[in-house]
Amino acid sequence: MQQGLIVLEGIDACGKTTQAALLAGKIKAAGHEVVLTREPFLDLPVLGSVIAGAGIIRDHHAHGDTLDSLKKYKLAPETDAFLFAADRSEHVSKVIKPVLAEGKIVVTDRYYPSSIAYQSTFDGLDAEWIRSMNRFAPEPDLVVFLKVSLEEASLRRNGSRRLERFEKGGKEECIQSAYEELAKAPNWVTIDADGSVDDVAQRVWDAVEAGLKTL
Ligand code: ATM
Repeated sequence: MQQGLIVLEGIDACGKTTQAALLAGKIKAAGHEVVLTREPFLDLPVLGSVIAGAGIIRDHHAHGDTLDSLKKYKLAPETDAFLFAADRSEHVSKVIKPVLAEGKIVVTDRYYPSSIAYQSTFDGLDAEWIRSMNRFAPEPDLVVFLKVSLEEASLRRNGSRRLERFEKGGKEECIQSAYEELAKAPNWVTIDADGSVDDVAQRVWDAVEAGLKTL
């Protein structure tokens, strides 16, 4: 690990928010200074009407496209990708770069791989185009892909292992496949995210701990 940028990625209900917090706690307990952060980053319409979309996008992706607020915007797929990238540029300049420059570790719950996995799948955008528009974002030292089975994700979301129509052979599976493809890169590690919170946390820690020693 050279700079200390650690990213957690995965489909909805893979447990990344919980695991990111647990990982940050373990990193701190191991004696490092760490900042836990997330994307989408902005909650406020800081950049005016354009970035106002970041909050809308968060709702849009979390709850589907039933929101009246979203319908009125009818965002083009490229706009989605630009908004996430604009949100990220704020994240990079306000948090990621300054924190790394202070020699601290950054743990972020989602980062530019989310744009590749989601916007190429949801919106059919070219993955290479998304990657190149995100070149401003420093490359992570380590991306932890929490690979949860679709059945387990469904159980966590709906209280049942029965897959909803949209999950079976649908977008969710495509997003998972996009992550599997990305996870072939040398700075990625795939973690089995089925099982108890503590078991998964231990797997994540095992993957991260050795790298921390080289900082
Ligand atoms: P969380 O589930 O981590 O809160 O993220 C909100 C949504 O934003 C998530 N949707 N789901 N499920 C993924 C989506 N998202 C993108 O589509 N592209 C991005 O670049 C980012 C950072 C998030």
